[in-house]
Amino acid sequence: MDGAPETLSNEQLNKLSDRTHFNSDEVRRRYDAFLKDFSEGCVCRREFIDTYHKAFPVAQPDDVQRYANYMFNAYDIDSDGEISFTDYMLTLSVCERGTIDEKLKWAFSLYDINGDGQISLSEATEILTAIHCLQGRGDRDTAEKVARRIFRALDVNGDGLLSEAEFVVGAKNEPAVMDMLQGDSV
Ligand SMILES: [Ca+2]
Ligand SMILES: [Ca+2]
Ligand SMILES: [Ca+2]
Repeated sequence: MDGAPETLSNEQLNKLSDRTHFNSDEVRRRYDAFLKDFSEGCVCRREFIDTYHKAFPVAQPDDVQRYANYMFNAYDIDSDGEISFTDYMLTLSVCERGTIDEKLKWAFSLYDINGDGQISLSEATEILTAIHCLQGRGDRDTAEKVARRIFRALDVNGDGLLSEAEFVVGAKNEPAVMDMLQGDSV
């Protein structure tokens, strides 16, 4: 962390608006808001998890922590242990304005906990458990059943792993799977 610059250079603004669905005015406004919340210009894991504790005051703290940890990893696109403004804008761009493909690729990175480019059954079970627990319903056994259903639908080559292509193509074609991935169908 080099300390946050007070303003973004035009070059940084243009680069971010090129890489996101936001124009440079929007990027500038988001940057001001980001600095107001995170004066250091980046978000560390503890701060990020705290925002989830505030957002889910009635959920079990352990459940919130587990879910927030995985979300942090997905936001931290370059995996350097902090969420820079660039990480934040790239994620926001996908979540707020992304195409279905972009959203699914982002979801894939959430589910691919170890970042090896494949989702294993235990990774899917783990993320689904975190989602279900945060929602206050379901447990690990239920999550594993849901994960197995998802794998039956999406693991086209039957190798017991989901590649990004299997995940994106399969989820797009199966609305029920999309619901399951978001924890809407327990
Ligand atoms: Ca980062
Ligand atoms: Ca993996
Ligand atoms: Ca596969």
